[in-house]
Amino acid sequence: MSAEPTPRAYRAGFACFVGRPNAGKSTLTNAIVGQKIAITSNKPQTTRHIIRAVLHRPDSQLVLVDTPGLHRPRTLLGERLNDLVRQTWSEVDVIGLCIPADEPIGRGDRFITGELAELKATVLAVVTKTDLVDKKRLAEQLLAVSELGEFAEVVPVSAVAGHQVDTLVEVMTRYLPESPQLYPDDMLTDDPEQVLVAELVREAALEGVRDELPHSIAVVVEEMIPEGQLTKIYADLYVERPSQKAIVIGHRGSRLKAVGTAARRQIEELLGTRVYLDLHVRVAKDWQRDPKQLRKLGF
Ligand SMILES: Nc1nc2c(ncn2[C@@H]2O[C@H](COP(=O)(O)OP(=O)(O)OP(=O)(O)O)[C@@H](O)[C@H]2O)c(=O)[nH]1
Ligand SMILES: [Mg+2]
Repeated sequence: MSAEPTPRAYRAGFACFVGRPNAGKSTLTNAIVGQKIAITSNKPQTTRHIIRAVLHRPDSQLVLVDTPGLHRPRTLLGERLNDLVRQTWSEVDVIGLCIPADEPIGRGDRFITGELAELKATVLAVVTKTDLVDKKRLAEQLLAVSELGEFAEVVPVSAVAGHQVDTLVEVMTRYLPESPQLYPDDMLTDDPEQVLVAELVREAALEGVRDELPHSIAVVVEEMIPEGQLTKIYADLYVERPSQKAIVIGHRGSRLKAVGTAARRQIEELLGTRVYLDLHVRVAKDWQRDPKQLRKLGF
């Protein structure tokens, strides 16, 4: 018999956050891995690509899969996104249902909760954006959420204030299976750089556009050429109509220039090199509804 304490078993597995658009899923994913991997915005349906971010700790590896918000689809793109979300749900070990602290629980939340009950994954409820409400309101929301369904735990967090993020990680890790390491030590994400770069351009382009335009924007990186301390990047920004093209470009190109500057700064941080960014705006007519165009744009 050995007197040594048994070491904690190594745990590794997949988790995702789900919830309606704008609930704070991507912001939380970034806060947990401590680096900007998923883009975020105040527009609903910002996330379109499944992003995997890996949090390495001495005795665990938590792989977070960032998914789009589940919504009532109005386009073929919307249907594709919902399919991606459902597929992810069936593959992960832990699901965190995100419900903002500052908004009443709605039909959408009830609908999602019902669907999650059918899955094998452990389901936690995560009350997000706690920095936006006072203690009383938070207590009421925690109670309302615990009455919404059967959750393994209910965890309040603020990704922006960095409050309770570590606790959430602890709780999620507890429900991961015992497993050997899934990804190499230094791997933060398995997404190709081109995808991350395209997303950073899209995030910059979303800033300040209104109404339907955010949904109409897609970005494809055509080429990335490393030249010593400089990376040359050629990217196409797609919109659905000529009128949108004019808005994105702005008066004498002023908006496009601002988008390029903002995106370049983020990309330089990501790649750790200087960046030359060449942006072109193109019209792909009604691409959200066109299967052929969707394929070309990577959906
Ligand atoms: N005050 C506050 N705002 C937050 C917090 N988390 C997210 N937000 C804001 O909420 C908005 C939506 O955040 P996202 O992370 O993009 O939301 P999402 O759930 O990924 O949205 P979709 O990808 O569209 O489904 C952004 O404007 C965030 O800055 C938080 O903890 N506190
Ligand atoms: Mg998102």
